[in-house]
Amino acid sequence: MSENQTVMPRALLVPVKGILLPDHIAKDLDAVSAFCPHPSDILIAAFPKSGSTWTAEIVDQLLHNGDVESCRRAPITVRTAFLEASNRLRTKSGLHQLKEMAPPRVIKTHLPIQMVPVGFWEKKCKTIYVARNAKDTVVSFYHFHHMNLASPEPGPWESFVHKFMHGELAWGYWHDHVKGFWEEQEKRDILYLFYEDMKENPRREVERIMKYLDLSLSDDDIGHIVELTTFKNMKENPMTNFSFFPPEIYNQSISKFMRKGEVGDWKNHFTPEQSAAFDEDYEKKMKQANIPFKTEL
Ligand code: PPS
Repeated sequence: MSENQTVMPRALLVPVKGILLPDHIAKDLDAVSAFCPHPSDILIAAFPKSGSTWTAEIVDQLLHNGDVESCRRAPITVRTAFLEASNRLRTKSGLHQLKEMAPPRVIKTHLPIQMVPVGFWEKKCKTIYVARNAKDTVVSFYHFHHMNLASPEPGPWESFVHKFMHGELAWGYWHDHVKGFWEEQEKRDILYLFYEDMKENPRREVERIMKYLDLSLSDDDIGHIVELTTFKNMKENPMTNFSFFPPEIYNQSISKFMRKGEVGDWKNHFTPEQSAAFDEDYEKKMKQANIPFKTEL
């Protein structure tokens, strides 16, 4: 960061209907709730750090037949809109950006299912949810809080994990987030993806997304998309690696946005005691849900 760049104050978290949200997002939530999508809009929902950028890139590429040029036409944050984004971190809020985009728009949200604008269900918009195992999510979120200088102060790792377990981080409990969409997936025709499945067999998951979106691409085009959306290629692509984002907000000398992209990095962060306590708490909150998360491949 150069000396004349101002330091962005870190966000505070405020409760909205029982969910903690960054203050600059909470203040406009009524307008977000009233958003009226077009039936052709595609919603990508996820708890933070679960692979929403990856999924958004795949969807945008599917809509453009894996054409390299069209997918490099603009940063991923311009090609796809972040619904509840405020204009504090971006030049335009998500709602402002959406007004300037033509359907079908790819719209990302971190909102839990009960806060998703009802218009998405009324218009029967295609909705893709991507979930990532809790331990890798909290690790990724921790590093993100360090590099995103506008996010709330992360504090030490130990207390960050504690906050994650108790729904005290932005967007609330991970547990309720993943369960909320899981329980509604059939009723609302949601495609429920797992980050770990995408790592394990990206082609299979790209094809699932393609079919869900009622698209039909050639085997070659699908192959291109799988290749262009590998972690390595998205990390090198200036339109997906957030090098376009202001460094006074995302300081990538602290940690890259495209940081590691692995399943099982939690093993490098959790002590055996932390892992055991986390598992015990997880069991209590997740037992009934029976969601097949993988914490290693
Ligand atoms: S955000 O800020 O909430 O929108 O973050 P999100 O995009 O949902 O998740 C970021 C994590 O996803 C990883 N990522 C990928 N992993 C594998 N392959 C590809 N192509 C890919 N693209 C993004 C990214 O590196 C973050 O995870 P970590 O574990 O921090 O590396």
